[in-house]
Amino acid sequence: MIYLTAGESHGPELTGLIEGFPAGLKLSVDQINHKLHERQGGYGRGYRQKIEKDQVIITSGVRHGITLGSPITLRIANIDHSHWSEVMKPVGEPDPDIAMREVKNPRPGHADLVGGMKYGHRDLRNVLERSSARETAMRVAIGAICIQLLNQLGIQIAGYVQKIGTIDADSNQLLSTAQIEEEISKNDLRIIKQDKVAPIHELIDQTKKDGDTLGGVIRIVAENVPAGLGSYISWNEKLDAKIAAAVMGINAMKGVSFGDGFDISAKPGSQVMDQIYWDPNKGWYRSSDHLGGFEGGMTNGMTIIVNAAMKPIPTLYKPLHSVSIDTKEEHKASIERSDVTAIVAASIVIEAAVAIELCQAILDTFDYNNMERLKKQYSDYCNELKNY
Ligand code: EPS
Repeated sequence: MIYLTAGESHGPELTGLIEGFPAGLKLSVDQINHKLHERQGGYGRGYRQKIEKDQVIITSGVRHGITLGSPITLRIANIDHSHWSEVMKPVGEPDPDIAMREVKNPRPGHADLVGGMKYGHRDLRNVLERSSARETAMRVAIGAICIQLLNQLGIQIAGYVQKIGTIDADSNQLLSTAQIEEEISKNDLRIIKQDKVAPIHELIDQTKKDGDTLGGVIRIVAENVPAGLGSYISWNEKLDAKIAAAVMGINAMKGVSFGDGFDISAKPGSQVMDQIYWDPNKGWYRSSDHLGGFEGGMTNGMTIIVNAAMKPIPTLYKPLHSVSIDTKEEHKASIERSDVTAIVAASIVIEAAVAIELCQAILDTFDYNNMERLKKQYSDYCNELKNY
């Protein structure tokens, strides 16, 4: 399976293309739209999300709700484009009577300056329109399709926010995806500990008043994943490496770890390795999951645990020091409308990224042409592992 996304933040629409997806999956458009809706939510989001109402339109590769095996094309309209139709029209000369809302003062931490240097743009809007996290809506739509395939195989995936700024809202226990879903549905921060909701709201409100922004840490958990996805044979076959790359490919991510993460580096090996057991009913299993479900770049049958650190959003209402790309005079960075934090949205996006990589690994391992054949091969493989 390969996938591509296209689209500028204030252009007409986002487009996605998936190729190499099996025929015969009954697709729920409601489930895709539900994920898109979740990505738009969360405390700390800005005004843009009041304008948009993300809904997917499928224009190929699906017939009467069933995937055909042919390329799937997805579209999500940018409703805000109506306010930018002249500034962001894909074809035709710019109207000389309309201000093009050029951006000349790059924002530290955003792609603005380096993107301008690399592509030779003199209007940094040409960079920020594509580097905007608006694009992640399409990755969530693609991820939602992959989640439906994973669910058909019995794999469940869920994500939540562990920390916002300095506030830790995790229970510090390995929760099942069902427990995670239950807890995060009770608040608008997708956190586990309900008593942290009020202090985090206060933190976000205060940060907004200060014209500042916040980052955080996200955890994704995938359960019932069989051992042996990915491979130790070559570095570029390691599935944890592919997941790390996909997570780092999401706007504002600065770190990825698995299981107990960076903490394991300080512990002796006896406290880090997940010891091996066998039971006639369960087959092979481990008594712990410090390594987050990966050994040798392969899934080991334990729950997959991926952690991601997000930097604070670089667009500040109290802007930082910058320099005009035209006059070279000192300026404050451009103020673009922004969120105080998008950590809640990012948890949906990272869940999608992990789901896409797991789906891809499965389609690389089994016959991906037809869903029923895939299911049969997958089930035979799981039985074989149990009896190894
Ligand atoms: C973003 C700036 C804001 C965010 C946007 C990402 O957009 P706008 O400038 O239109 O207010 O809302 O995120 C989304 C549009 C989205 O759907 O997530 C940025 O500069 O990265």
